[in-house]
Amino acid sequence: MSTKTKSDIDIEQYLANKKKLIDGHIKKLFSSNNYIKPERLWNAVRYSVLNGGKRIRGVLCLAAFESTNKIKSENNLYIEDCLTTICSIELIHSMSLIHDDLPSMDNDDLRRGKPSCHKAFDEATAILAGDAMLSLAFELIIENTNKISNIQKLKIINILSKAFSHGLVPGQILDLAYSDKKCGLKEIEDISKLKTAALIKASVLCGGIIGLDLSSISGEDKLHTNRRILDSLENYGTKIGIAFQIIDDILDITSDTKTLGKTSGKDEKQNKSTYPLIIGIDESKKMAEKLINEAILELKDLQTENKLLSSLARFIINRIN
Ligand code: GRG
Repeated sequence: MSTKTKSDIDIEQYLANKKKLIDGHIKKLFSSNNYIKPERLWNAVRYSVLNGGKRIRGVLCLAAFESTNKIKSENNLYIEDCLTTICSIELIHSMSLIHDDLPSMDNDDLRRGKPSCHKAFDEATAILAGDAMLSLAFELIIENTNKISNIQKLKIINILSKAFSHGLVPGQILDLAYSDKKCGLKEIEDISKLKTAALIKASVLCGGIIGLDLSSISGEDKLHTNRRILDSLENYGTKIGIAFQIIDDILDITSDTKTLGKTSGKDEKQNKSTYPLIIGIDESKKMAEKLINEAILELKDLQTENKLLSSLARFIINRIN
């Protein structure tokens, strides 16, 4: 018998439904005539962005939108406002995975259970596919014809571009600099915050930017209220982002290549410093749980629905891949 009460959220079902919606949207986008020639380029893009993936960043964006927006609908129409931004977030994420797998970076032949992009195609195609995906992400936001205002678009572009100029890229360069070298917890946390948490935080913030601007909060408190909600979302995003990386590091040790869809046990082989390799699996789990609890506390003043974001935070530490 199910132990769920009526008000509990079945987060796995929510994730599965939203993943289907996001996958469908991306598939539709890439079925357009704009993405046919040169075939090799767009095939590599399609291969990389439509090859599975949990869509956790896209779902977080959607959940932050739903949690900050008062307009609810029985059908999925209202989600259209978010889907282009989500598609851009997933393009950025997928391109970062393509570049991360390159021989000059993490050098991994397997991604999402299939050969990495540079293995399925070649290195030059993988680099160029990543480049196209990154610029396409911004093109899509700018050309979005839904209810998103120009101010919202600028804010979203600002958040996402900062996520990689001041997040993923510096995070990756530090990660590479520390490979094969022992480093301490402080350095590991700095790298996780940049390399992983920056895009997770940005995804949550983008959902908030869209949701708040379309919601019915009005009056002179609006700016102040919105700022406070965005600050809470930002802190929530950073904390769950670091926890996500800790769990990623634990799964690298405890799971297998088939379940993960990427080569397991690589961190130890590459002599990398990760949370579990420095402080052990149990201490790392405790650290992730503490971060998730702190992230959920950040939501308490939101004055909006936060069950969804709390459940997603909990999912992050319970995930198996
Ligand atoms: C973005 C311009 C730009 C450059 C990229 C290569 C690079 C610079 C950054 C690497 C960032 C990176 C790969 C971080 C790891 C984050 C991480 C834990 C990814 C795995 O995410 P999941 O589990 O993957 O959500 P799926 O496959 O489910 O989408």
